[in-house]
Parts: sequence; C-alpha cells; structure tokens
Amino acid sequence: MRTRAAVAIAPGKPLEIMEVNLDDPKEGEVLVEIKATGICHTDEFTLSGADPEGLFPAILGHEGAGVVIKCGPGVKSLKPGDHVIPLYTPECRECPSCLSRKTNLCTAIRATQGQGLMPDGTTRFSMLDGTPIFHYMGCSTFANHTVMPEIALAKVREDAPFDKICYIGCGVTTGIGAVLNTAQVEIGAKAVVFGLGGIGLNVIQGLKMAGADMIIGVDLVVQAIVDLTKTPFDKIGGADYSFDCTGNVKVMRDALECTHRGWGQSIIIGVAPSGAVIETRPFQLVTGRVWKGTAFGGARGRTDVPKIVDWYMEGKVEIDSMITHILKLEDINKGFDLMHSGESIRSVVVF
Ligand code: AHE
Ligand code: ZN
Repeated sequence: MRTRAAVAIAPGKPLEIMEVNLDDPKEGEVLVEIKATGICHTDEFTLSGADPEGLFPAILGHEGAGVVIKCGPGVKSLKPGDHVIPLYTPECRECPSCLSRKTNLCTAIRATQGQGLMPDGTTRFSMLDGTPIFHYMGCSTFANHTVMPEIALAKVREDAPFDKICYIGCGVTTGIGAVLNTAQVEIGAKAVVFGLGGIGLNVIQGLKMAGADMIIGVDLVVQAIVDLTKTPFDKIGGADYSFDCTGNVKVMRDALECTHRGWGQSIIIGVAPSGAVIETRPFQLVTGRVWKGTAFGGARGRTDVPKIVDWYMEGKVEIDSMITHILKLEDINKGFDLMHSGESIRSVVVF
C-alpha cells in the first residue's frame, strides 16, 4: 500500500512529507493506522545526527497510538480494529530478559530494531523510486500507517482518545515508571527533578502519586539544592531521590551528589550525546549514594501500558495539560521548532 509519512532524509535536515510504499505485515507483524503521535526529544536527538544508532533515510517517531488494520500470519493477540500503542521496548514474555523478571528490556528483537529493520532483517517502507527507508525504534509513528511486530504493540481500551494516550507511548510511562518501578519511591520521600520538560513533569506526577513530601523542580539553575532539603533533624541534607531528565552529564553529577549520604538514589532518564560520560568521586557511591538508569520507566509495555491508559481514563494520571500543541503532519517540523524554543511541552501530530 501507499501511505503518507514525514521522512528523515539526512541528519540535521527538516523532515520531508511524502507518499511512501508500505509492504504488508509478514509473519508475527501487524499493520497499524497511526492516529496520533507525540514528538519526543529523542526524535530530535536522532534527527540531529547525535544518535549512534541513527540511520537515514528513516521514518522517526516512537510515541504513537492507532488502530490495527491487518495482521500477518501467526498473530494471535491482536485483530483488526484493536486500539494499540506502539512499544519501542517490546514485551515478548519469552526471552531470557523477560523471563528473568529483573528487567523490562526485552531482547527478542533489539538487534534488528537498532538496525532499523523488522525482525526478519528487512524493511517494510520504501520511497516511490524503490529506495528502502529504515524503521525507527521499531515504531516509525511519523507515518500514517506502519508495520510493527505483534510483541511491540500494547492493546488498549477503545474509548481512550488517541491524541492524548499517544503520550503514554514514551513520556508519561517513562516519567511515572522511573518513580514507581525504578526508584520505587515511598510515601514521605524528598525528591529533586532536574529538567522540567516532557519527562520531568511526568516524574513530578509520579512523585505525587507515590506520596512524596517534598518535590523540588530544577530547570537551568541548579544551585542551593542541598540547602533546600535540609531539615532541623538532618544536618547533612540531601534528597532521598533525584531524577535527571536533561541528558546533560554535568547535571547528572549534580543530581547524584544532591542525594542523601547513605541512601540517596539518583535515576538517569535523559539521553546523553554520543560519547558523553558521567563522572563523580567514587566516594559518593562508597558513602551510599546509588546511580541507576531507566528505559521506558522500567515498564513492561504490553502489561503496564494498558493500565496507565486506564489510570488516565479514571483521572489518576494527567496528560491533557502537558500537550501544548496539536499539529498536522505537514507542520511536523514546526513541532521541532517549538521544542527548540522551549515553547512546547509536547506537540502531538494528528493524522
Ligand atoms: N540509540 C541510542 C540510545 C537512545 C536511548 O537511550 N533511548 C532510550 C529511549 S529514549 C525515549 O525517548 C532507551 O530506552 N533506550 C533503550 C534501548 O533499548 O534503546 C544509543 O546511544 O545508541
Ligand atoms: Zn521518547
């Protein structure tokens, strides 16, 4: 079939809207009509050329929601008409990682996903002249239709609005999950959140859900954190938890070092530039601070994403106020401009 997509032709160039060819889903794959997609900072990261796994030409986008149109042979858990959220971290429930119960990082298709290909090592997208187009994070939601492996689709309730729940495909789940799954923040905790964008605000939302007593948000100015968290009973000070949502390795150090001696945990969420490294004095870890990272908020997509959609529909999770801009596919580059200028929290493209 043919569909319309925003194609990343080369690093640093605006996306180009064009008709593309999309082959039928193969064994274990599903054709999805994308109804809405968020624009995440990671799309910008890859488009800029900074992503070591970045490939061109590619159809970016990994924060979508849509409807199943057609299932390839062997697909059992989905049928045409089902509403789905694409998962850049799939959940096969069979690989050693899924079976370990220690991680959400399913390894069933990670190798081919990083090469911009479907699990059989080929791509379903091509330009009208036959030039192959790479998939992105296994999702490619900047296309009106995409093909995805069954294990990378979360089936969600049908009354949930696509232009809101697409955000659960990355930002919401990553932010809330970092708090609830990775840090496992307890009632009464004190926390500092660095970077108050599309992820940081969801970390704050997660901290409120977890019952944190004190939440300090930091954006650009990183002074006086430790002082703010001192209490008369605690002369050393420091946060119980901190979260880096910036991708800046200097901020990551501040985030670790503002946590409490003996038990502070700092969670890295932000994606750092290629080649960047984190540093701190080992003494910071010797004295009990813990550095952790999280991908997709530690969420197991097919299990956890439908629950987060339920929480949104029940009013337990807020999304609407963070979606600041709604755009048409033709205007998708405007979404990247709004992100650069800091005007948007989330821009969502609706098809
Ligand atoms: N491809 C990059 C890494 C990019 C990265 O860290 N991606 C995050 C998701 S960002 C969502 O907005 C992630 O969860 N990665 C886990 C994974 O399996 O890719 C690189 O450095 O090569
Ligand atoms: Zn993202």
